[in-house]
Order: sequence, then structure tokens, then C-alpha cells
Amino acid sequence: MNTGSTGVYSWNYNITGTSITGIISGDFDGDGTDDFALKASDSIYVVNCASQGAMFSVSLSSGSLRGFYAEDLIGVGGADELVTNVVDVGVTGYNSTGGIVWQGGAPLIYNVYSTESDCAFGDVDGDGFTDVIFTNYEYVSVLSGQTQRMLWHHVHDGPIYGPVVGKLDGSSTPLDILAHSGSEFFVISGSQVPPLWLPPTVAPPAASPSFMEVLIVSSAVGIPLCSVLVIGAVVSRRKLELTK
Ligand SMILES: [Ca+2]
Ligand SMILES: [Ca+2]
Ligand SMILES: [Ca+2]
Repeated sequence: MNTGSTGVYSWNYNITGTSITGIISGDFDGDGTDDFALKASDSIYVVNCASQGAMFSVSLSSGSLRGFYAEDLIGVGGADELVTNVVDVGVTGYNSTGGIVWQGGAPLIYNVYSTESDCAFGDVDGDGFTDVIFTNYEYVSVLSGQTQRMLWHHVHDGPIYGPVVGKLDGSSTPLDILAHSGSEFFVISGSQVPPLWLPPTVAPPAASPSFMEVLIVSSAVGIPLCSVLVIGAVVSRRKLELTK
């Protein structure tokens, strides 16, 4: 029986003082050689495989990291960004010097009962840039890789886990999202999504007439000045009561 030859030890890297609990590969400096990101309790350490030395690290709060990934969110066909999903922060992309170059800019909703959250990646809107699919308990949000803002979201009637991006209704249509919740597996169609999400516009409050404007109007219609002063005092007191 052929048992193969013994593997040859090549090189190692030691972060010293803490244990490695996870590892992913990606070309974080874009030189064509895969690098590694090592998760430890205090930080994520990115190792440059060409030099076999440290590239950069990202400090972590204990227990705050939900997941980390290597994805080319900035530019197309270039270096991968280190992408982290951190409780109360959301999704952040780091370049090869550890600088923040991508941040989920949508109003992410964080369920106070759960810190469960998964990420998946794919060009959901077909603009050529990789987008971020981000689950947050019963929500799935799709964030544009190019604009870092929400494209659309879906609300389910239970917690959503493990999103996967795929084409289920034809090769020419936008990507669909698959996920599971309890015993159910379901598909969110990429072809039937709401229009591009835009931040709500808040109309400025209508300006209340100034005292002088009231005085001018009251004078014009013959209301005595003393009546204006009494009404003004009553209105002010009513506002005070309402704010108590
Ligand atoms: Ca590299
Ligand atoms: Ca990139
Ligand atoms: Ca895209």
C-alpha cells in the first residue's frame, strides 16, 4: 500500500504568548502570494507569506468578534481586505497596513437578545464590486461593496443563520441569498428586491412664528397686546407641562 512520502516542514510563525483559535488565507497585500490571518484572543494577526513576517494586526475586545474574512471589497482584482464582523460595530475592512478602508455604513440593526451574525459575500447588484450580506438575528442586510451603504434588507419571522449566495432562478438574474432558520431552509430572491435603499429625508420642523410676527398680526387685526402676552404665557406653560 502506498502511504505517500513524509511532508516536508517549510516554515513557521509564532505569535507568542497566546493561542491561535482560527486561521484564514487571503492575499492581503496583493502581491499574488497568499497570506494568512490568525485569530487569537486579543488580536487578529496578519502574516505576510512572502516575507514570513508580520504584515499588520487588528486589536480585538474579548469575545466581540463574530467572524473574520478575506474579501476584495475595495477595488476589483486587487488585494484582499481583512474583513471583521464585530459586535456593536458591524462589518469593517482593513488594508495591508491595518487602516480602515471599508465600514458598513448602513443603519445596522442589532438585536439586544442575540449577538449572532454571519457574513457572506457576492456581487448581488451586479455592479462589479463584491457586496456584503450580513445577518443580524431575524434580518438579512445587503450592503453595497462600492458605496458601503444598504442596498436592501429582508426580515424573517425567526433568527437567520448561515447565508449563502447563489443563482437559483437563472444565470442572467441577480444573485439570490440562501439561509436557514430553525428547521427551515429558504431563498430570498435577488430579482425581487425593493428599490435601492436611500436614507430617509427628515423635513425641517416648520418655523413657529416669532413673538414679533404675532404682535404684527395681532396689531393688524386689532387684538390687544395684553391678550397676546396672556396667550403666550399659557402656551409656554403648556409646553413646560408636556415636557415634564
Ligand atoms: Ca500576499
Ligand atoms: Ca482590495
Ligand atoms: Ca456589487
